[in-house]
Amino acid sequence: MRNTGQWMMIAVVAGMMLGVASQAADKPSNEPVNLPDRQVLWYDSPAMNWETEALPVGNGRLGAMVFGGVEKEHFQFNENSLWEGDEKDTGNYQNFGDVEVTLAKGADVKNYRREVDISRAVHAVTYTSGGVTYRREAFASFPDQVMVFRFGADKPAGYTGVITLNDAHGVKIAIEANRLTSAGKLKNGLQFEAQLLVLNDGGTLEPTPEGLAFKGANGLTLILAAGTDYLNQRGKGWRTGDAPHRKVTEQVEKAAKRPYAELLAAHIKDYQALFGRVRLDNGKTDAKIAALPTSKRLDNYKTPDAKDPELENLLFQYGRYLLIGSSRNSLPANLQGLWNNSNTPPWRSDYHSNINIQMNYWLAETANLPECAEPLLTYIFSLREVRTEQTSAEFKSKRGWTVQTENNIFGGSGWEWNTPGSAWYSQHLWEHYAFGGDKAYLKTVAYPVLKEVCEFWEDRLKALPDGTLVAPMGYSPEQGPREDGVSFDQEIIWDLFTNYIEASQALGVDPEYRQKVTAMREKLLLPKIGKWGQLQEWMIDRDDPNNNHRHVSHLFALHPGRQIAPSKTPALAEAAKVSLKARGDGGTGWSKAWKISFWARLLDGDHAYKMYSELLKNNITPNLFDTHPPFQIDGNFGATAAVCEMLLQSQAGELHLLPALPEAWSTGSVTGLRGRGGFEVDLAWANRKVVKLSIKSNLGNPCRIRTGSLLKMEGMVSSSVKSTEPGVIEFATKAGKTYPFAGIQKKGQ
Ligand code: FUC
Repeated sequence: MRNTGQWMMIAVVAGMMLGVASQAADKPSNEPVNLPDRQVLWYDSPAMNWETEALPVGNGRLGAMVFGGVEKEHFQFNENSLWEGDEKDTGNYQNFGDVEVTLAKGADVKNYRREVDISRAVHAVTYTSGGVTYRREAFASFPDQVMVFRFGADKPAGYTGVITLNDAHGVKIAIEANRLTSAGKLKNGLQFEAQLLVLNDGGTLEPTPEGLAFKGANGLTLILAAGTDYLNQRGKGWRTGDAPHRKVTEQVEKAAKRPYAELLAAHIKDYQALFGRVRLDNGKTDAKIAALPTSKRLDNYKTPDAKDPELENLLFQYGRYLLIGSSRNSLPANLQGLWNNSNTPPWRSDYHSNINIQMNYWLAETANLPECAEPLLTYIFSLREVRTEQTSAEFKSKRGWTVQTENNIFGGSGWEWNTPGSAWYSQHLWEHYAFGGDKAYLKTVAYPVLKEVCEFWEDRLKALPDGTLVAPMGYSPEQGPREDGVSFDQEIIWDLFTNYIEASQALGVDPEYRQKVTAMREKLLLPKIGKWGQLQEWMIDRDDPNNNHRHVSHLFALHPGRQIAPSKTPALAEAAKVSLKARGDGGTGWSKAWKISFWARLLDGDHAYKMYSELLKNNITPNLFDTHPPFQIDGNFGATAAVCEMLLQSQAGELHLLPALPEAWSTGSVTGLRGRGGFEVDLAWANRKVVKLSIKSNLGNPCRIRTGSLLKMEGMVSSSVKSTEPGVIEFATKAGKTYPFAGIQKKGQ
């Protein structure tokens, strides 16, 4: 996690802090990797299709899609700041290029396997040919800020072929000694550069007009670095002022000086420190099914009555793998994370503010990857100036800012104005504090934004004749019409005001403004129940019970908001259920993912599970990417977040254990889920009852636990534990201490 000084630095300059580079090659690593808990996606043939079959690796800034062909390996790569556009033109996120390695035809190729091991973040291809076992590895290192592609074998391999680098913008490739370089400028002036350094074990390597030709090599290590001169500071014109050449050169050269095994070990250690925090056991898969390639398991999963809890688990953890791979110390994950092979990708592969970018981050706090939320928080901070100007030009506003629906990395925004967009962003700023408790961050980063967005609404809210406050001319995403008092707006503003009030209390600042915001919140138009018992999407009761559109924006108050909950507002929760049922279980990937979280918040684990399983059956491609269609990563992230909501909720001032545990996962365990207030929860259950519980308190806050509607845990191990109502226990905690509990069964159970 960042320390206080770092957050202050962000607050001052909103600067991007990229990891330090370091770097090479020696022996191929052929040892079979047999870690406990190894989770892999694997296939028995090479990928033919980028979108549905190739497999992603990423370090949060750089990423590649790997195809694994025997005679031609193909790595399509990206760097997440390669964007066309500017403050006015939304532009498009761009493809960077391709590395291809053409190999001499292998004789008698057998035992082909291609996998990505998400417990280590390493892609591997293995096969035998002519009595030699070949093994390739590919990974994107965060500590070294390079991607590494290794071609090895268990015997002298005689690798012979050619390596080429292609640039997606047609730049001519410079070939010199053992290095291929592409360097150029986009239309918006953004400078970019990629360097591929090749190290051969034995044999020869020489530059040719096409690329680097190698002959008789026992192994090859390819090190790829790529970057641009983007800087997330408007004051500096969004540019570092330095061509990326120096940094990229330093990154490949440093990495090239280190043995391959060391680069790999540093990468795995770094990755596992994040990935290893959460482990889920939701049941075992029949060994015969578990032995199938992932694509065949997916086919099998689609057959009636098929069961594959480990595949469900893989999808859950894959969301965590993808977030670590596309959101670290850099820009946030976009509609495709950072993996993109087109210069005109669907929806620009942008930051969509009406659900998609938010959904990308629902898992960050709960699934114990708060570092991965930081790119989003830094990004929001970096946009303020441009957004303030453009918002003022549109709405004649004097304070605060907001966004349109489509957004780029330069503060540029297009399509429909999404007026509550900045208030929704503010929820993420608040949640990072609610989970992590970092006051310096709250003060320097989150609070100023929360406050200015409150000011925007203070100036903009309109009083009806009876004094009720409504947001003027709102738009429930993709529903229309534009009018006053749209529920989506009202609910998000309620959330903003609530978060602001709590933030100012936590910091002990601005009591007068807090009072003002409290008074405004009291006058806000609240969610209403309409004529068919539904939660109204608009102030006017005109919802169509036959509308099954994928956007269900008026249920924001249920999730990710906290205004509606079955325990707190049962009638509204019931109305939300009526609306949700009317919208139906269909929809695109992200829409289903959101609905799973709605059902979890409605405490219906079986319905949540039904939808999780339908998402896996119908909206997941063989490489486990979520498809809208086309590929859109929000559904992956949203699905992972939804599983967290099924196992632990904490939005109501208490840790609610197993709030929506489905019958299908009636016995299992999970470690490392995070709850608001600074808690980490390990939990084991049997027959849907908690049998073991351990709570780590990071901040020393009092802890209140609700053992859920599906179980009652009675009796407690410590005399300091009070039970204030059946199924609820409370106890004081000390920062850094872990509190273990055992479930106690009633006699006769
Ligand atoms: C929203 C959705 C679309 C798509 C786009 C990226 O506008 O309605 O379905 O997900 O974002």
